[in-house]
Amino acid sequence: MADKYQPKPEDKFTFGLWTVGNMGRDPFGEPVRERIAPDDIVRLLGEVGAYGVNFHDNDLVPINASTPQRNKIVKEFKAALKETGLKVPMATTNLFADPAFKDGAFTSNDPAVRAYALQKTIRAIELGVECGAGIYVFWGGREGTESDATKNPVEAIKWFREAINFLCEYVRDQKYDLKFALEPKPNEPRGDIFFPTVGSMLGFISTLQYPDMVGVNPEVAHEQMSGLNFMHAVAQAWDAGKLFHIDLNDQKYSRYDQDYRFGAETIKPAFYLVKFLEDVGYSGSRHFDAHAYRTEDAEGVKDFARGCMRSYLILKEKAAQFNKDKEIQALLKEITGGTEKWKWLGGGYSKEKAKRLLDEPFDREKLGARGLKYERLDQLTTELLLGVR
Ligand code: GCO
Ligand code: MN
Ligand code: MN
Repeated sequence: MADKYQPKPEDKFTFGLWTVGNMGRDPFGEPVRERIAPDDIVRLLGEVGAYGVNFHDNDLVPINASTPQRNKIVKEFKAALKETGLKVPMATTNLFADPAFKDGAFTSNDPAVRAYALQKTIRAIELGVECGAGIYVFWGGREGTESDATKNPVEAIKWFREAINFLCEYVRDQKYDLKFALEPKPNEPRGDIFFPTVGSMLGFISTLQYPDMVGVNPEVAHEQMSGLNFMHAVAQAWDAGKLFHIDLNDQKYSRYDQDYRFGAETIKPAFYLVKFLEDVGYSGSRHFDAHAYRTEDAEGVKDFARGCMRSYLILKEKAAQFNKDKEIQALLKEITGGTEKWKWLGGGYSKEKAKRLLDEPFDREKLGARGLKYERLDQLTTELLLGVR
């Protein structure tokens, strides 16, 4: 029997080379898994049913590779893409691993480092475009401080803006069909990272020279590290027309970036997120930026990757069930009732409306006394998720 949770290309599930290729190194321990060559990662992803593979420049081409080495690696990678049919929807730059970036890349206090970061990004954009990427992600892992004695945040924001503006101009100049997606994170690896949340990134984007080219890449774990509601952040990005990409994973709230399998920990928020993405018709990649537990071997990595996609598809099915559930829908209708009566107030201000509004009698006590039945609605949702509806 066909598995109804088998991923299909139209699900747009993608993984980074660095996710399934994660060797399980952490600050306290050495790698627990063998390195897998990029072309073999592509095959692994093909086997588990992913649509695409994304990469940082140095996941694919080591930072010290010679040009012939680079060309050989890229050739083998492209051959694996062809063999498996996998796409490269997104690419990005590693601006955090090399010691040169210990004080940041675009916001390093050292202008030579800032210039090098720009050069490295241009080269990485070339590589991404060569492999077919349409989205280019910027995650500023080192763009921050430990001590605020060391850096002026207003200067840092200006430097970051200058870099993004420069790169937008470069892409326009080359006539590439490429959009940028900025990925916020509150901290880790820096003590504090600039633009810590989706909201702050959205604010920054409106100050850019080509704001239409730039959106966000929100990550579940990053908002949850700050104790925030991820779905609300995604909704704001969507409302602004800025949801260019999304990083799905999971974690226990308010901790370091645990990068758990999607749906591993916070099932209910994951459900509302999937429901949101499906209801609004988000058509971009569903990118899993996570990795297998350090306890896993190569087989466990496949379990991890399959688990991410399977949980997404199960939650998608639950979202459809929620939308069809008569009792739930009746409650929702009741909650949002009265729309007709107040329709006249919508659609903007007018003198007449203001006058009519000021003349309107309100029964404040009645408004406050009404029970909203949210307990019932939430319990029905819980039961639906627990599989007893
Ligand atoms: C992290 C980030 C990264 C980025 C990646 C792509 O916390 O390490 O989420 O995984 O998403 O560098 O830009
Ligand atoms: Mn992350
Ligand atoms: Mn990420």
